[in-house]
Amino acid sequence: MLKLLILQLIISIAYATSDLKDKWGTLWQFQGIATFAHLDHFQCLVEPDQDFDIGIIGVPFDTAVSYRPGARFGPRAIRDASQRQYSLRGYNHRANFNPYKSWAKINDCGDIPVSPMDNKLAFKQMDLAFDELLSRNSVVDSNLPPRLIALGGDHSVLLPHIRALYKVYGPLNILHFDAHLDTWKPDKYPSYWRTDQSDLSHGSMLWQANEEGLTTKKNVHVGIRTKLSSLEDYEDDDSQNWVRIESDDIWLKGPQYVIDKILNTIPKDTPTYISVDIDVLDPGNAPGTGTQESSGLLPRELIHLLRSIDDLTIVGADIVEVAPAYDISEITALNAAQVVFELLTSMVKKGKVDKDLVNKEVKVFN
Ligand SMILES: [Mn+2]
Repeated sequence: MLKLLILQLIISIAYATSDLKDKWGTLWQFQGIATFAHLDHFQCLVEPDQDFDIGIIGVPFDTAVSYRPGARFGPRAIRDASQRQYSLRGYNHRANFNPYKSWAKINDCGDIPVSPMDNKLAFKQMDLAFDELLSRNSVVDSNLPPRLIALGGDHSVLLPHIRALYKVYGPLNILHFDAHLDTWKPDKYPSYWRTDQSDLSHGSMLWQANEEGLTTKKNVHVGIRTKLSSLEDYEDDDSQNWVRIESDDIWLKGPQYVIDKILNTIPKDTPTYISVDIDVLDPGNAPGTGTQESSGLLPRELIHLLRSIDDLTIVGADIVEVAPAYDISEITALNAAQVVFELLTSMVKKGKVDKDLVNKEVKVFN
């Protein structure tokens, strides 16, 4: 009799819980706590049992900027602006694919708790955090690490991410969407005062990556229209193995020229990192950023380019330099959230990474 009562009690509690879920468990898109695209949220750095295939990781760091700061608030702004993305309405009509309803377990991994006080410490934290996250096993294949899409943060957060990726895959091709080169030698900055740490900025991290041998000889800039000291800046960029596609090329030579140039430079089956500085867009479409340059790409052009190169082997990616204090009506953050959607679509649609690409000699994961 007692057993029966206990059973009835359990059933009634279970029923009440499911009743509550039916009544209150479904939120509209503008409700609830904002994770990226309403994905499940785990603080991945401290929850090693929560495996994932692709993680959205915030990197709220902006003390390596040379002009307007504020990108530390980028991850929050991008998450807020992503709220109309969710699995039920996640079908990407340009790709004929829904990345949220496929094989990949995609988590919002929260933020790396980066110091805003000490850049040397911050880079140490970011190096260790990316190493830790890439030391995990993906869900789809325990021989493969997960992949990350980082929400910046200023552009220097690319460096710890590709340092960690290098340990897994070896040298990476970099596909870099930006108004600026970001390959500047530290001595190109107008200051007498220099330290090792001041040499590492959001305009020099690709120079540093080349110094450390993290990149291949097949790297492409798209959207360049930066202010130059002279053509010597381009010679320095050439010597670091970059192909430059100017912002004006998208309308003077057309999108197909840009797509062909990217795909003729970067082999599709080798590990590639895609970095999108939101200032690649025209300031009219991305006012919320630190270092604006007039006459940039339209969002539709950037989205078309990203869709047209989705056969590349993307092992990691970022969207950086969203600084919401300068934004208007979430224009910049909305475009950044769309970039993440396009990158996610490409990564999931292409399938898991070929395990032969994992560098056995230097792999760090178990
Ligand atoms: Mn940049």
